[in-house]
Amino acid sequence: MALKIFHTADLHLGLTHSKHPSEIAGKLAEGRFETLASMIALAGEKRADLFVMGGDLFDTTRVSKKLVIRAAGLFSSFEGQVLILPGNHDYVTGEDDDLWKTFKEHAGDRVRVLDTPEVSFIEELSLALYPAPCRKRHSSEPVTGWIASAPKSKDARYHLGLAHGSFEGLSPDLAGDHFPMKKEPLLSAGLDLWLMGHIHLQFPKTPGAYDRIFYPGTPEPDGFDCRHEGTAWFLTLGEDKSIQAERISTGRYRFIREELAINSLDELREGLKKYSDPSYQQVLMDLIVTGTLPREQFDQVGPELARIADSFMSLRTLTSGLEIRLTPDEIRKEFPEGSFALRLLNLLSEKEQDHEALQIAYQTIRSLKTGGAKS
Ligand SMILES: [Mn+2]
Repeated sequence: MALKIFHTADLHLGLTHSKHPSEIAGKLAEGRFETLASMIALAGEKRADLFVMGGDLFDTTRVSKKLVIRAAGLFSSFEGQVLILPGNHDYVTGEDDDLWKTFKEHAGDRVRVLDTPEVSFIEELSLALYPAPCRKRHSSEPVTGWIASAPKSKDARYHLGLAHGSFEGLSPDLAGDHFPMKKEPLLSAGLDLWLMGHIHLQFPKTPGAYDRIFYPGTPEPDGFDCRHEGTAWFLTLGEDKSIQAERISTGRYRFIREELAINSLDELREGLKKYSDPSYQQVLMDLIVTGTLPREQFDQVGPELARIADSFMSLRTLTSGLEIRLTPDEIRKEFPEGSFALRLLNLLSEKEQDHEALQIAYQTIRSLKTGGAKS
């Protein structure tokens, strides 16, 4: 019987999103719970044997008890086994570990917190587990060292490693203090599959049947430096130890940054049309508008953008790259007859192809004027 695994990590429940206004921050925090609930439901629909959280279920070791109990309760609807690995954000703190003690008390019998680096078994799945839980926030030593020399029980058909940390060549870990791991030692440990966490991007990009190391990516993006969708893996480990990997798209919210280059109000309206799609209600959007417009159209850009604000969960517009298109009339109004500025700008405006040069010259002259006024 093949082993079916729903694999996620890095949900960071309890992340506060404090850079956002409180109403938005509240929705984003709630979205993480909604994403967990929908992943558990999907894992159930797909009849997964295992639901695996590869670390950082929680954002810190100090999240509220209420939040921990709520999270633990969500797993009760899953009929398979749940494996939770403590990551470097929700690491095991030791004897007085409130976080995982509370979690275990409120999670059902089918939920295992893999908080000890030792082999354990799930007999009904013929499965041996080799976990590498984090015991602190930072470390230059991965916790996987013991696994290579651990005896591999002949009684289990499947051997799974679970670890949390950076991976050589995949993620920037400049200080090397995020439990840095390398491909070769993991592969030579003799396991069938490594279920990882920590890196918020999915890996491998195009999985082959004999890839052994999987990062699911974060299931719920957390900001504008994480502008991809949420992801997870649904992995089928065959009796022949081949792996079939299905990409799962997850996540309640998205952070998207788009640039709209326009030269008329019509182009702006055309470009904004697609945002009427209801899916943008779950999007926090950075919209960058650039280009040049005649003055009377330029003044309409603000109202046009204000009109689409409700299409998004939140909209930030950046229009500093948008300029008024200069005409000989505009130039005459602004600069005195016979001045150097007027002569230069007129010269440039006569040539259609020098429009960009004209805009640059105009901006430069204006900035010099402003600079002069200040001094
Ligand atoms: Mn992490």
